[in-house]
Amino acid sequence: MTSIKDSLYSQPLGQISSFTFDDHVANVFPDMISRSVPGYQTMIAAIGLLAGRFATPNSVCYDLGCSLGAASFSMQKNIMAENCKIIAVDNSKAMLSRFESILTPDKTPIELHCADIREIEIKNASIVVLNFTLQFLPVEDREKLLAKIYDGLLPNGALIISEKLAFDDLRQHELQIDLHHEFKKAQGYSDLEISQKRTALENVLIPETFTTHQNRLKSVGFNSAELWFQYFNFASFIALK
Ligand code: GEK
Repeated sequence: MTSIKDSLYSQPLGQISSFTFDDHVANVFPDMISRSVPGYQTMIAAIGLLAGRFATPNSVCYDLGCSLGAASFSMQKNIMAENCKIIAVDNSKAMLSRFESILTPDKTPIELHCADIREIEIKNASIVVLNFTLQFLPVEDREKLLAKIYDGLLPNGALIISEKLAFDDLRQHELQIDLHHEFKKAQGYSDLEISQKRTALENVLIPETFTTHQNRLKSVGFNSAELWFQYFNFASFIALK
């Protein structure tokens, strides 16, 4: 996908409004996410491999909080099982209209739904992907969504969750945030851009510790939940039904 450079926070903003997934963000999203999330492309590629392994014939693969569809396209490329479909859901019209414009017919079709992931039905799922989406839900809504995903997964199905992490130990927490900011600087973001974006994301993106995620996944029924990738405070884990 062609990508416009993200410079949304490059000029001093008098008042910094809370971050939303509007047209401005959707326009620069591929550049924004790949320069902000360490390991993003690696995770997208691996989601494809995981879908290749977990997608079973006649099942549904879900991409929840799909944005412009990077995870959906990676799954589509790798799914060999017959008669699968991908259901991609996002509540940002700006994201979905751009995603729709780049869809092409394929053996494994992608169906787009503009909806809140808390409201949709999940059924007959072999794999569900939450790639940096759960962190945007109010903390109190997360367990209910995960329980719904667990119920909608077929036996032996998998949930892939990628999240920005928090750490219990304050020194570790601050170190990881600092390392992330160094990563962003190395990607060409200025101190001003980093600090204004951080303010915009406050109370919008709420990270939790890996242990919190793991305990909650087990409490809704998953057999196991383990990390398969981590780069500073960004991680991805696989939960198995
Ligand atoms: C990727 N997965 O490129 N219902 C539906 N969508 C939501 C909700 C909700 N309640 N809350 C947030 N979103 C993508 C990247 S971005 C991550 C995911 C990021 C959507 C929101 O509109 C946005 O498109 C996406 O979740 C989060 O692999 O920007 O850090």
